[in-house]
Amino acid sequence: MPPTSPTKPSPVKLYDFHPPVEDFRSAVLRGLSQPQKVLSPQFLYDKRGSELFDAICRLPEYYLTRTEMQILRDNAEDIAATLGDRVLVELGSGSSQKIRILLSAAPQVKTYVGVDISRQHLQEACAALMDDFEGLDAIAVCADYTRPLPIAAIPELQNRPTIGFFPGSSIGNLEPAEVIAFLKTVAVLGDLIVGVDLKKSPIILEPAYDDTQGISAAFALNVLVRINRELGANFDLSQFEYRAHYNEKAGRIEMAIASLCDQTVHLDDTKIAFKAGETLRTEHSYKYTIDEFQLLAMEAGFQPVQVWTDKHQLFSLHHLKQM
Ligand code: AVI
Repeated sequence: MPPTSPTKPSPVKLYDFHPPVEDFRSAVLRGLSQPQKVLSPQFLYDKRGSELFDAICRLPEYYLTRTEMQILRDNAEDIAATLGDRVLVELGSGSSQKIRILLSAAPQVKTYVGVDISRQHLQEACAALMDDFEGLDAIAVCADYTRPLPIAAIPELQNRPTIGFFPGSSIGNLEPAEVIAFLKTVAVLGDLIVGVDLKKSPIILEPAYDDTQGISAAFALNVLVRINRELGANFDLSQFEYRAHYNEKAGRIEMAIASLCDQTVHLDDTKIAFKAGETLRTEHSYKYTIDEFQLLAMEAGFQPVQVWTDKHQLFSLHHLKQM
């Protein structure tokens, strides 16, 4: 029987640097064998995880996305002028909603490169951008953006001025020391426009990460579903629960999955023991003051030149220049 072809071939050029499944298996086994069990947040974004994250972004409690979008809308002309006609490289592009605001204000931008670990989601988003923005070349790079970008393998990024766009406060999911290393890595892209969530009351912060509809919980627990499916483990989801707490001293939301009983989970030949109440850390989400973030950026060799924010100072968008 001939293979069934997809309904519409994607016109998007894809550069695929997705890490092999073996990386996922060894990273999971390594993370689950530490005294504080931990999983890298990047593993949350399989297809279902990306859909759930999009749902989080629409939650009334999750102010980050709509506030950043409003900042982009309110300052679109100013930001478009900053972009000039450089190749716009979006790191962790997800469903690329924010870039639409910028592209609408910056018709001089002719090349967009979306970098994301979630291949299908990324390709669909780039295809939609090509459909909606005439004359725009949208290129998909499936990669872990925290690792050095293999620029030499992406002709569109060579010998052309580029600017990085890193919205959503994903930088807050890195530890502060990792932020400096990350900024040094992405310095190859030239200037950077980066979204950073600001410090505020736990009364606003905690519901943003533990909503009444349970979407944040489903998003975190989905990583166990993924490990069961892709690595053949046997996590029983009814025996785990999601928790999120703002650690004011550390300035971060701490997200974890807690075991509801003493139990043993199997992954290959490895037995992973959980005590009742023991946690598996899924994410940290750091919050900064504007000054704190600018200091980190300067440590990484950037010059903060401009900050855009909203009237309630919930969120900030920074233009960092190469020094
Ligand atoms: C992607 N990142 C910025 C989100 C955040 O706010 O830290 C991830 C997230 N996890 C649960 N809710 C949102």
